[in-house]
Amino acid sequence: MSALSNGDPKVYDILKKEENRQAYGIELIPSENYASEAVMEATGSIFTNKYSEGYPGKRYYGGQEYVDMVERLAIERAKELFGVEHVNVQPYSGSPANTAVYFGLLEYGDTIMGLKLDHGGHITHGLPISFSGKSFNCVGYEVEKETGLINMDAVRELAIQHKPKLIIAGYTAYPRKIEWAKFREIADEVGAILMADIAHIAGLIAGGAHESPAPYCDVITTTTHKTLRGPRGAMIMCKEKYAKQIDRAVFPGLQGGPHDNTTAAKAVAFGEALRPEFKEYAAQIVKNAKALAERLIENGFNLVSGGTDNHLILADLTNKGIPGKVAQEALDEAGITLNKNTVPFDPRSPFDPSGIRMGTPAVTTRGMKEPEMVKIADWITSALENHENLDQLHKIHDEIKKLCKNFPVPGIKI
Ligand code: DSN
Repeated sequence: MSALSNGDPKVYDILKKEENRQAYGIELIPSENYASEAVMEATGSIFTNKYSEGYPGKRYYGGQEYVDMVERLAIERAKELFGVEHVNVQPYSGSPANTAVYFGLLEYGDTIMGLKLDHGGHITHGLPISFSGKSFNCVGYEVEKETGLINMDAVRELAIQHKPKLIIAGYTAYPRKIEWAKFREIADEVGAILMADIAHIAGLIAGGAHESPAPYCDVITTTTHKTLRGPRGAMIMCKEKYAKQIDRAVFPGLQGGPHDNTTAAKAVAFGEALRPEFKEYAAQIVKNAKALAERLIENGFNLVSGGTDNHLILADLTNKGIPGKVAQEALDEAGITLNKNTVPFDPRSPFDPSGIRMGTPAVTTRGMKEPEMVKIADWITSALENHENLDQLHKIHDEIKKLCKNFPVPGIKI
């Protein structure tokens, strides 16, 4: 990176510090991952110089022959990967993708139904202060208090009561499998469009570790940078009958020029996800999450729903007597990054909630397996028991640094 180190030493210096943090820390934020060097090269490529409003073959600028080629390649690979009829790879990120679906398929004031944010949903699934909550009549379903699970009979009753135009399945803090077929039945019964937001689990679906929503859903949104391990960005997949509405909602409805460098990187990431080794990676994410969850339970942690089927774990720390914010900060000192998170029916605020959320995509990309998950669970346990003892937290970080040396992060030389 001589151009950056010479041209802007200040930014270079900050970047080096972040590189060090990533290389010598355990990354457990379930929505984060490490993109491959090929993905990063495409992201940082000269495609960043181009403007290309419109779609392949129908653009408003000249010089599109190669941008068209790379966007078509990304679309074709995404279709093969997810088995869908139509793909739009232009959304800048997950929230704009969800917004485009609503903008394309709904009228303001229509009723939509998604899982409540504090039960594991997403801001764009109807949080009252978000665009979704302000623009639509949002009905939130919940998980069950006793089990932490989504009760499909309760979802059905709510749908019959409110007759939503759109039902959203797919979450940011729900550790269990999603019953796509049951959601389809409910959507059919009330005449709703069924949308899957698979941002968190797209890599598990692409790698065959989780069932695909494609046969059941009318429209599917996903980010491309979480378990799918591509660049920061998103895409929308849908049945052919919604293709025009979706494309017009993305451009010119909501966005101008797509980020062609990101489109190129999406194509690279989809190519990687089509390879056999991606299946092993997806399966290992789930095995690692189960191993981490099991050891945390042995260590006295109270996990929402009692465990996990996917890449993420939600722990309620009430029995440990430590609020989520304190836990997150102590673990930062120990070199373990995760996030404080509300748990269902949380009496505390989102800024200082009762829980922590963690996941295994990033550590799996580094090549860590079940034995390392046991170590990580023990370090988390020890760090929380010693959360006021900085010396002890830094000792844990020293042990973590030793482990990290054996598991390099793509693109970082240590
Ligand atoms: N920010 C993402 C997450 O961390 O789950 C959701 O959009």
